[in-house]
Amino acid sequence: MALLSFERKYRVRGGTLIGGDLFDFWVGPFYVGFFGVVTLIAATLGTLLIFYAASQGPTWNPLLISIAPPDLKYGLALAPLKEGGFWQIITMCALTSFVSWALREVEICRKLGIGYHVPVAFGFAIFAYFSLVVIRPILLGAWHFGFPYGIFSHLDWVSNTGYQYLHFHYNPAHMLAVSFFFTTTLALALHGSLILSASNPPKNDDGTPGLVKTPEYEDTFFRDLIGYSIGTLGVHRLGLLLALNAGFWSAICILISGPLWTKGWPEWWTWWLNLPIWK
Ligand code: 07D
Ligand code: 07D
Ligand code: U10
Repeated sequence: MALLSFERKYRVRGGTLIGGDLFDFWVGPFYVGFFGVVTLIAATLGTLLIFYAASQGPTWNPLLISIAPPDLKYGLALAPLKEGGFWQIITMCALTSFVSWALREVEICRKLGIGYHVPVAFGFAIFAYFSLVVIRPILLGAWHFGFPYGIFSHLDWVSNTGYQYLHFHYNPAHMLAVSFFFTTTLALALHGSLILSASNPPKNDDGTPGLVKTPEYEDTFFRDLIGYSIGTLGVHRLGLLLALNAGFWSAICILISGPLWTKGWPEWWTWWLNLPIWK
């Protein structure tokens, strides 16, 4: 079915989670829906607040603008706007818009009758952000521990937080997360290149059947190379699994830094040196 006739068939009412027919329509290519409206309001408000808070700060240099979380003394209370209150409201706007975006994805999945894999996957990214700005600050007892909203300032936060634990690379969950990120790019490069090698039409493609190869060729390439092919569906399951683990172990690595382990991460490894087998 051509895309346009498919859209005519599919663009009908129904499948919404909330609001019934209200907002159950499209604007140009975009599905709107209740959660589209919520996303739009929250994202617009958050962005305007970033601009307003920036106007109260010392610079308009986009790299240097920074909206900082409250001072330690405010603990888990609300802070005055210019002393972290902006950060708190912007955080609420960000979370509202991310979650609404995920729920809008759910509504689109329901309309199409497809699985919820995409919103579930986005949920892992939201979880990582939620860990950084809500769960860890609550566990440590102050909103102060969230990261500041600025391009360079959030990099400073990562570096400073890392060095508070002496050598963040020794954090075992950080190791897992980094390895999953690396494996994800390896898997994407292998998959992208394999698909192109089999199905990218060559320059001299005159429509001769057989120039574009079938999945058997893809399977056979990896059987010849490493003795095993995970298969055409399997590689997508693997890709999702790798990417979700990257985000998941990232969230874990920062959640355990402070709430669970307060010393330098290299010291954590003394359990290994203390194993009785070395004695
Ligand atoms: C390519 C999809 C498109 C998204 C883009 C990002 C904004 C921010 C806001 C002016 C892959 C749009 C950016 C809306 C504008 C203001 C105030 C996704 C793609 C193009 N970071 N980070 C970046 C965010 C954290 C870290 C770049 C967001 C943690 C390091 C961009 C978040 C830690 C480096 C950015 C977030 C951390 C970056 C490119 C939220 C650990 C870099 C991002 C909401 C995760 C790199 C100058 C990218 C860079 C970079 C955005 C959180 C570390 C500005 C929105 C606190 C070490 N981060 N980041 O391509 O060049 O993502 O920084 O959690 O080196 Mg960051
Ligand atoms: C949080 C982003 C969520 C985004 C959302 C969507 C918009 C809309 C709109 C484009 C999680 C936002 C959308 C705004 C945009 C439009 C239209 C993703 C998030 C919801 N580290 N480290 C990580 C590496 C070091 C440190 C994670 C490598 C040093 C700290 C990852 C190296 C020290 C923290 C990672 C390295 C250090 C991390 C980040 C190498 C510093 C964290 C990925 C090679 C001295 C952070 C949850 C991530 C973390 C984190 C990789 C080095 C410190 C595994 C490869 C040794 C303090 N590091 N790191 O989390 O786990 O993505 O955060 O040296 O907090 Mg590290
Ligand atoms: C994949 C794939 C596959 C494909 C694919 C893809 C994965 C199988 C088949 C997809 C991959 C790509 C296309 C590759 C490139 C992608 C990336 C590198 C990822 C990063 C992406 C980006 C950087 C692009 C980001 C762009 C975005 C998010 C779009 C921005 C859009 C908006 C801001 C609008 C969002 C829409 C909303 C919120 C709802 C609808 C709203 C409107 C249309 C606006 C109008 C609203 C109304 C009329 C509602 C009324 C509103 C009200 C009342 C509120 C107003 C309030 C105010 C205060 C203003 O595997 O192969 O191929 O393609």
